[in-house]
Amino acid sequence: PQTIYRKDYTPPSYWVDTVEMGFDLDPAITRVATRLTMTRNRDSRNKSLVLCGEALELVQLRMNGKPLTKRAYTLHDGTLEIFNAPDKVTLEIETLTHPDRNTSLMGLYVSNGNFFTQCEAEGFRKITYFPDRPDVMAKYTVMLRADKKKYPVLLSNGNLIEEGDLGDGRHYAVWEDPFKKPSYLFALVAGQLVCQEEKYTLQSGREVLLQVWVEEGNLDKTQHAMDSLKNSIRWDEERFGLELDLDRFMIVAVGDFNMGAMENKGLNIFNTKYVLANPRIATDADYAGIESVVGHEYFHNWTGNRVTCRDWFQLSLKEGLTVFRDQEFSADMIGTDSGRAVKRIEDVRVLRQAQFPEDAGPMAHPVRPDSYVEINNFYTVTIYEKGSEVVRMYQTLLGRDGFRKGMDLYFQRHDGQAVECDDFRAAMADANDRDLTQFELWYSQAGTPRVTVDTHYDPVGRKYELTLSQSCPPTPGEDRKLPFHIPVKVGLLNSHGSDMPLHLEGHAQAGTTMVLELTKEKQTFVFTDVPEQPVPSILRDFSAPVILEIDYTDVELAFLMANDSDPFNRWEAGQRLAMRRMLELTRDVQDGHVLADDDGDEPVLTESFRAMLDATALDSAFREFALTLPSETVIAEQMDMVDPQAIHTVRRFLRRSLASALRIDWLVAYQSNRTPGTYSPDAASAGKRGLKNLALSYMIELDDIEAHVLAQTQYDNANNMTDRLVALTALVNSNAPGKVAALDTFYNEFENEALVIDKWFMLQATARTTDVKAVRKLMKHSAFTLKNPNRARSLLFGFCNGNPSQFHAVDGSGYAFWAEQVIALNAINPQVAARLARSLDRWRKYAPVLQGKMRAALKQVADTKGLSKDVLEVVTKSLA
Ligand code: B3K
Ligand code: ZN
Repeated sequence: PQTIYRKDYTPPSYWVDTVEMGFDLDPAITRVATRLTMTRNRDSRNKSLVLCGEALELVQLRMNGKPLTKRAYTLHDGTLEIFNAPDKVTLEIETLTHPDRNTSLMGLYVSNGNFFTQCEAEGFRKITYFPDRPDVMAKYTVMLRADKKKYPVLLSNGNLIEEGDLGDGRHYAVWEDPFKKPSYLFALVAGQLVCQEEKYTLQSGREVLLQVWVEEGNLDKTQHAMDSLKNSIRWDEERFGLELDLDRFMIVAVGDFNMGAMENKGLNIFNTKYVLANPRIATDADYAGIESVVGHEYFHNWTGNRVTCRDWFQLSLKEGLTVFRDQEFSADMIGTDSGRAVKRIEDVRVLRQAQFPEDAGPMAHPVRPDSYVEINNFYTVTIYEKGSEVVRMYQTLLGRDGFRKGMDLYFQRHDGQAVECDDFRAAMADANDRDLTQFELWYSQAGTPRVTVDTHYDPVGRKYELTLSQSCPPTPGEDRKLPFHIPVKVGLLNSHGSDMPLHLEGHAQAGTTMVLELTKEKQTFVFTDVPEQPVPSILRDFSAPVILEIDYTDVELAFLMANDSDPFNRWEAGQRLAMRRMLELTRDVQDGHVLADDDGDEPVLTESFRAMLDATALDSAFREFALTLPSETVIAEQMDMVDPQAIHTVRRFLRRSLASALRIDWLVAYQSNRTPGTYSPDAASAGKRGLKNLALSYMIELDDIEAHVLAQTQYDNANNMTDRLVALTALVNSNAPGKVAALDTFYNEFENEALVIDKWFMLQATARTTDVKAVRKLMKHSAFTLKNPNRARSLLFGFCNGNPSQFHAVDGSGYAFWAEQVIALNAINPQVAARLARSLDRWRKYAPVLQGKMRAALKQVADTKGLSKDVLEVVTKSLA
């Protein structure tokens, strides 16, 4: 397949001014009539008019009122090219599509009898012929026609301007979107849906209509999404001065969806997972996820829709920025400083768990990629989460007010345009009169930089030297890297654990935390008036997406964990301490050592954990995070040669040691963090549940009667899904007598709640004892289907990504299974298949025996006939 390069960008030969569409919706054959008015782009004389189309049957094509003869155009490889078109063109196109056969869930498709669309990135071309690229922005008017009984609700972007009956049992609705938009933001929904609606008054006094549409029977699960939407609207007004520009804003939930949600103008379409919630079916994490995704899609209305991307290489322009905005929104919704810190830790955990491995693997790419084969493969943690870190660094460098000035200038300059990442950087630089030239390297170079710290204290001169060096490993296609512009937030602790006032040589005093700007390969920063040897706290608040290498002693780490005023680094110190211990033990296990009880005698770690557990003045949520060991995936990234079974054994062993050494403390934490009374998903209550449930998960490691009873009792008495699910997980991962019965009662109770059945599959997919055989058996369950992305993700991704020690079984059975499922999914839904294909990204990091089997599985997939370019790109790059 063809590789598309950023350097080849050329503007379109024609602009589209208006789009009128008429849909005759029918699941088997939907007829789409499109009228486009187009104007030649003055920069492209003599070029032909180019439209994209995929899986379409072309019925009619007319230009300026006359049918186009077969000689006036060519149609191949998804491209319709019209020669010698005049400067002003009205094109009329009639096409047919087959929504009920569309299992890719791109373009127009059917889910549970209703119609939905997904057009980003290149799905609009599956609906009609069109210059389907984000720099072509047009005004849309859409008429939907369908059977009134089967499809009583007809929705599209913008405002409803007309509706009525057609006489033959059919009806119609006409929607007009007052704003110009790229085709990827087009949407329609038709079917049997009901909505919760509210009128909402904006700060300006203007009243808007908000709606959350769901299938009948789900109206008891929409309140949280509605509340989140109202909070998002208010937050964007307050924090960025951005107002909702439409009179009507709709969210629609759909059960079959490739990703989380989609920001179509005025008509956001959401995976049910990010809409439906009530205490019976949703966990605290689900509630938080809904708030952040509702926020994310809403915030796209300005960052993405009003100002969009020139081309798909600029994807992070809207995604990185919008993730940053949703992260800040969620943090502000918690409201407390410690809550903000916990949110920050959570976000960094995601970055380390998923983005760092991506950046070190065969699919590594810059935040602004230079090439792609299939753009859908580039909706990655790098574009989203690293992109958000890049945006966050502007705020760290320029301050909150400086960042706001940059945002204001960005909208002032680019409202209504399709622009590049460089335009955003220029707005930030110009609004603050700063030179951000070097900062561009964050967009153009892939890979996670490493920052190494060296220190020197001179007691006589009372000077403290901090030397920071940076380097970045090679990534595919980029052997050598130039130094990045890295904001490094630092503080210095005195021996009492308090922050010292900072005097950086040549600078005015700057409080107790300051941002150092590392721009060279190596730089020394000298602090004066330093009365004693400090303990440095570097990269506070995780001020840059880098790997920080610093030699602390265990005692220093324990000291930071107990004292650092920066909650992020306080957490980080505990993670380093635990990581160090786990890596030591893993080496022991690999050397053939059998872990015995006294290997768990680790006074510094145990006592730090005890202190944290007993530090009841700290937020429960913070303590939960501080007491959670780094995940198996994160440990694996620290090893030169990954041994999944050894990692699993060691992590479990350490958890058991901590469970037994701190048994009483866990029990006290468990008892004192109960949340009796009516369930509320607010951050404080969720934090308490989190710590209580972490305590349960430690105690169940002991697998004794007391722990079994605790888990079973919690399972039986829970009044919310969070407690229910954690208790069930504990039972399933123990030898508790009630575990099989609990799995059954859970299934029976929630049989009709698809999102809960997803959890039921997921928890079994990730259970310790679940091997390939068990997964195959689960696939035969009547509730399993590969066609529904949520279900496929629960079981297959749950196993392949969330159960490393079983997936990497030494006999290679996990890989054979993986290959089978990638191939099966490829035929149904290439996007989902390509995601699963990423599970073997890091194959070169494993022992030679495993490597060989992984390579064989990758080759098996690569050699399969009829592979989508989505999957082909992933496996080809993996094998390269
Ligand atoms: N913009 C969409 C993602 C579309 C993915 C297409 N494969 C959701 C979001 O980021 O908000
Ligand atoms: Zn987004």
